[in-house]
Amino acid sequence: MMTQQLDETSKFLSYVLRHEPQAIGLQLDSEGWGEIDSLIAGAAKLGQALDISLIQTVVNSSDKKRFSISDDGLRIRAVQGHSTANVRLRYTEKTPPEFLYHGTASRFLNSIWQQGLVAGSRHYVHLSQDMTTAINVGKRYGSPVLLKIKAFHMCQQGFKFYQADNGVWLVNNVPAAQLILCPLP
Ligand code: HQG
Repeated sequence: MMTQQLDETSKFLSYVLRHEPQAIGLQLDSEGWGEIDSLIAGAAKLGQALDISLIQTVVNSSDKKRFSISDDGLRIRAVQGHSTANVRLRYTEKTPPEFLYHGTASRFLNSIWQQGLVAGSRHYVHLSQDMTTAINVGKRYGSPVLLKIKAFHMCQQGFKFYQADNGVWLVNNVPAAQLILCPLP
């Protein structure tokens, strides 16, 4: 299958499963699950041809393991990154490693030093355990910068950390005092 078709389908799934399920009349429960049959039917109305084998290929080939399919094979969800209001995944709290990383664009830095990291339209600030992933995330918005977060220290101060099934770390916000600007490797 063409990589481009997989990429486009992955973006479409991210769009409807994280942000705009109503765009195709899809109902998501509070854990983010939606019926695959109604996803396929709704997508068809928008002219987006999906079938179960294409969906499975995208789910299995996703570099960041963005989606999961229920054990009975009937439902699908995004494992993190949501902004849609009626979805609130119940992640389990977890103690983070000493440091986590966040990649962002240099043009956001002034505001970040003032407000710390805030979730924006998503439900959480997204952090990663490795620098390379963080830098790639930062590149999406411009010239990348790498921030190191004193995660374990924050946890000791009472901040709650969660880890999604795909390894992405989540936290409500990060105060500027917990951020260290790192040189790019
Ligand atoms: C920035 C991708 C100004 C923040 C990735 C980021 C991730 C501030 C942007 C996932 C700010 C929000 C999420 C402040 C934060 N002032 N800007 N105070 N605080 N920002 O896309 O973390 O490929 O919502 O630095 O891998 O970039 O989609 O979040 O640049 O896990 O699966 O505001 O998306 O995953 O942008 O990315 P986003 P993100 P996927």
